[in-house]
Amino acid sequence: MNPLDLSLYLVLDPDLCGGHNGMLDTARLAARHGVTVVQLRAPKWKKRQWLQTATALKALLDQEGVPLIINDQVDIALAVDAAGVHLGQADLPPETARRLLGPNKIIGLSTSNVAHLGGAPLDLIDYIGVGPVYATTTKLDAEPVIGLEQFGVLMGAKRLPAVAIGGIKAGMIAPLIKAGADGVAVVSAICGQTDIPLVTRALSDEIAGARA
Ligand code: TZP
Repeated sequence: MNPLDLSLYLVLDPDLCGGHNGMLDTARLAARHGVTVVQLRAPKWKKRQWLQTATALKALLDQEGVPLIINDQVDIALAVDAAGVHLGQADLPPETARRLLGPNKIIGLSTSNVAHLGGAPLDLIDYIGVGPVYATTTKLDAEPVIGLEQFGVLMGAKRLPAVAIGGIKAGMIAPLIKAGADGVAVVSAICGQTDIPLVTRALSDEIAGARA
């Protein structure tokens, strides 16, 4: 399993990013201006669309030196030789994904509470996503908002690298890093923004500032 720099984790959403072309443009600009990992997340897509966009994203991100993570679709991750997958609690269990992916791919797992954290197999996954920390309209079926205080509790209990997710915008990052997050994952703070380089750099600078 490879180490992953979770610092600024962009989750691409086709609705917010403008479909295939919008996601490629967003990924390119964001990768050039501070994003350290990109996830493709498209719950409504069919396999052919997944394969087409994931293939193009992988080629583009390889050029930028940024790893691609595929949300949920283990077969697509294998087909395009992505860095790994991100699994939700209702997706394939980590045990099954690890068996299919082998030892060298990254596996991330969404967690939202102490029970999820306790159920995360430390020997099989590489990182956890924790949230939604704040209210979000990007994922309508998200778990209940946990808030900063509960996020801090989960950071105290975690045994794996963790990325905060959910409603995170510029100006909200320092407390998350100080609570123990290894990085922040964002969708709408980058996807659909008019000046992707500017917003990406601002988020990246904020993370560096919080760590200093
Ligand atoms: N998982 C938990 S919240 C969320 C996901 C995919 C959406 C986060 O989107 P945004 O726009 O950064 O609030």
